[in-house]
Amino acid sequence: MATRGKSTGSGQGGETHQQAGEDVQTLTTNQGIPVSDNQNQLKAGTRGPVLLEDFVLREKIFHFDHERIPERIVHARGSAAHGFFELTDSLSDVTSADLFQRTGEKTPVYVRFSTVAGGSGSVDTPRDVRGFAVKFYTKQGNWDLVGNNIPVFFIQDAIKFPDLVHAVKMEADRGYPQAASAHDTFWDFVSLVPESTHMLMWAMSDRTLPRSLRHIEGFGVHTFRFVDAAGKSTFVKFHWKPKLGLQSTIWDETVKIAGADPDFHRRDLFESIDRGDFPEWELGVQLFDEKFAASLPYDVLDATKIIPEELLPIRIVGRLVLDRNPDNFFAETEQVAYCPSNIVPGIDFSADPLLQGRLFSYLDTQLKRLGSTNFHQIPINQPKQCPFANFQRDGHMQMMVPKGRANYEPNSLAQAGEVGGPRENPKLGFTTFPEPVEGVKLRVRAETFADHYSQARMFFRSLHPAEQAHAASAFVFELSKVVIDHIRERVVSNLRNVDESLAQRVADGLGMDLPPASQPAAPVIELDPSPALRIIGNMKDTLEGRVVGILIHDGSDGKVIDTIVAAVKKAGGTPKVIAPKVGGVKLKDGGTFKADGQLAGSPSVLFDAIALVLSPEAATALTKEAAAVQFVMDAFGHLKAIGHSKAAQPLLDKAGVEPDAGVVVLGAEFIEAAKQRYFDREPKVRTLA
Ligand code: HDE
Repeated sequence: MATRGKSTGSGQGGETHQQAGEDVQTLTTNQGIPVSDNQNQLKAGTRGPVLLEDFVLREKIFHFDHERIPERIVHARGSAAHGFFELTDSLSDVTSADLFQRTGEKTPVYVRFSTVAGGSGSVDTPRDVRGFAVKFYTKQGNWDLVGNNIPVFFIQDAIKFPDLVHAVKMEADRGYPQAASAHDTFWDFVSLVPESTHMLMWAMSDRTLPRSLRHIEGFGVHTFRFVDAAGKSTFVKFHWKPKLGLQSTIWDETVKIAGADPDFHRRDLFESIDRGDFPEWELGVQLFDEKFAASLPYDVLDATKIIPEELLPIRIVGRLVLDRNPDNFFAETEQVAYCPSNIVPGIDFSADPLLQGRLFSYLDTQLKRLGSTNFHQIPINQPKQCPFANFQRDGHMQMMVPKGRANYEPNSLAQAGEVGGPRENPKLGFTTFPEPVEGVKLRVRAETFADHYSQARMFFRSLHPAEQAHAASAFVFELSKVVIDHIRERVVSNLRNVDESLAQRVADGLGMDLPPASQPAAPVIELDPSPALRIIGNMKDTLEGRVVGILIHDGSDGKVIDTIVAAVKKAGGTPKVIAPKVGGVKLKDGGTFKADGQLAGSPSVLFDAIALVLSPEAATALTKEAAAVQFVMDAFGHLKAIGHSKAAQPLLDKAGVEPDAGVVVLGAEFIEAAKQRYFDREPKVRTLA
């Protein structure tokens, strides 16, 4: 027998469903019509066909069928948060931009981080560049600083962008690989475009394997201008410096994280904000004039070049704090529309040909994705501190209801007592810096853009030897996935212009002879190394932002667990207790301890250091448990600190752990040890190029 509103036996729509009552809001259609039954379609008879007039069903399914919008062609996978920018050093000496005037003043922001190549459902940890896009809701309108975690780019001219993106994304016929540059078409393209070499060095370095989004730097990449109240222009490059310092993962670890937690970075961002551990960066600027720019052996309009901070120091002017998670992923993170052309008075563009192309591109992409020229009316995109006012009207999904007849300007309706509408304001309005420009129309690349290798060399030679080995091994890994021989050879030919030893290491790693060097377009020059470009040396000795995995089992000592948990928390870290069963273990003293995670589902790649609090019996039993052996083996292989009770030795032995500075008996020493990684250990655990 059928019942109305409550199905029989299936559980669907059963008695447990909450019914609207005094304090529960009534479910309605989009037209506000109350819905009496959200479990069953309208049918002709209990087992009969469904009736077309079921507008409740039709509206619900119609809306669902259209829930997806086109994902971003690049940077589709992203995570974001609300926060604020606080000025700590006034920039009124160089810019009239309102947000940079008064120290202590906060400007609301929405920041979206992303990977570049993968689709929106791809994993968080491929080897890839990270987007770092900041929307400042200033009192003078929205300013979008749409940058990356790498200060240079693959190409110098926007006209090559579609080729670059086609080459890196999944191959056109087979639809794979997803979110990976390790394939023929990417390396074919970049090997034919030597201007990509500097960026390739960064991409193959550990910069593209960040431990978390809280551990990345950000860069505006292009040269911009500041303009002061008197109209004087100063060139500026923007930098974000993470409070937690830099931290990367090991390639093998990254690969395993992708399986263990595809949302590794998204989860970390969300959870850290949720528990009040707010991600933070400093904003720094490099300021310079035309004369300084002219003194450099490269062009500041060329986005494949940096200005080393040793040469031009970074002035720290503020801090960015992310303190609120989005309420709704789609409404905010998916619909946020960044445009490098969103700029405020006091800031201006440079003639960087890559930036110029971007100014054009992003509006188009927003129209395609969001479907309407009115995308600026979506709450996340609206200017928050200064409502917009103009005579643009109508269009798809118009949300505003403008009053009166004034939809044109000039008008004299105000004189007739009607609303006349807003007017231009030469004093407060945005004015473009009057840079003198002249020239003939040409499709050329400036001669000053011709040096593609000197900074690539500088970058490689600035790295710590362990990072150099990682980069060389990354080239070997990626090129080993390339099946066309001549592509591999061309890459190595180009690398010979960067560094002969690097080229040799990559050739050896690939098992090929060193090919002749390619002919550089301009002579390669020796630039001073820049230690600021290293990760090792720019990591912070802290447990903040780090997670310690504590493995326990039946018979573990509860007091030891409590002590470690407390010590990790005191040092600013996050403890996670792992046990064979999530329900927990029976402690030595007969009590119980609930776990945060199950061993098989919580491999050590998810943690920065591990502690083993095991009884002799448990340690022996776990030597026969692959997940436990792997837990320890990977922590050792990924150069992490291992703290252990003496009784845990059989498990350490089974996992091949050899004594070193990072393998310590549990105690205060472990908390110190857990703050870093042990790069000296690496030659013991793997062969690098
Ligand atoms: Fe982008 N880029 N880009 N890009 N880009 C997009 O805009 C484009 C470039 C960057 O979290 C798209 O809204 C062109 C450099 C970030 O929503 C699109 C060129 C840098 C994001 C687009 C570049 C970036 C984008 C796709 C060459 C670092 C994600 C979706 C001239 C400075 C923003 C979208 C977010 C997104 C075009 C080069 C950073 C297609 C044509 C260089 C962080 O408009």
